[in-house]
Amino acid sequence: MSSPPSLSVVIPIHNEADYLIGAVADLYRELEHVPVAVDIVLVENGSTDATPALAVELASRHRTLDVLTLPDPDYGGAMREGFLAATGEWVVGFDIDYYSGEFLRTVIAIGDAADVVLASKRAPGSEDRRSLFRRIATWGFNLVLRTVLSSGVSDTHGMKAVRRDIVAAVGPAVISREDLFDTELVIRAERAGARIAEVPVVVEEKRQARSSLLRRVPRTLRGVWRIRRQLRREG
Ligand SMILES: Nc1nc2c(ncn2[C@@H]2O[C@H](COP(=O)(O)OP(=O)(O)O)[C@@H](O)[C@H]2O)c(=O)[nH]1
Ligand SMILES: [Mg+2]
Repeated sequence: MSSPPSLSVVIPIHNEADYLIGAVADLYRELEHVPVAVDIVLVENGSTDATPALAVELASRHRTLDVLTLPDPDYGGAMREGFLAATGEWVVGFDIDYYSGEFLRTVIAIGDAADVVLASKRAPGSEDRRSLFRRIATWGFNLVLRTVLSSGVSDTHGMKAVRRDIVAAVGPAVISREDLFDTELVIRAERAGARIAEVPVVVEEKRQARSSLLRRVPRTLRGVWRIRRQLRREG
């Protein structure tokens, strides 16, 4: 029997000084119940608080945790750096306030049956306990994915796992940064014929959302059109 796959968990972090240490300790507690080797890559950029120093301290404390630091604040840019640097057989994207050991166990259980595993807030059986406003935004984004990008995927904005060979094949071509790196990665994987499994999830915000939806929606729509234009150009 082949050995179980290793997982790399990529977590972008920005101005998380109040939250980082507790969240990483909590994540390590969850990892005790995940029966494979897991390493963590924190990708920090543009923080103006003590986050970079705290991240370096965490790396000195945990053999399985690495830190990458980039100059300018950019969620997608950080995800890109982390995903392309990850060495696990599966590369997993978490937020510092949205992660789950159960999701990792699900990825392991799916094993060879998929190349991409998405925790979808819109999958049958999911329970989205966020505010009505956020749920409507997710519904709208789902519509945009289907109509503008002709995707069959229902949610690209949550926890996800992508096989490293798929990341290596499609990741370098991704043009999106900010909110859309992982969306474009998933869409490119889908178009390349990757097998995508969507799993239900219970979403409860561990803390109040910090990003402004009003600012994010127009930025996201512009980004989606940019992806569509680019993919058409590539044929
Ligand atoms: N590296 C990096 N991480 C970011 C940036 N903005 C947000 N993050 C991280 O992205 C994740 C989600 O951010 P959060 O503020 O919780 O977003 P919200 O839940 O949509 O309000 C967290 O792990 C943040 O630390 C950024 O500019 N750079
Ligand atoms: Mg959050």
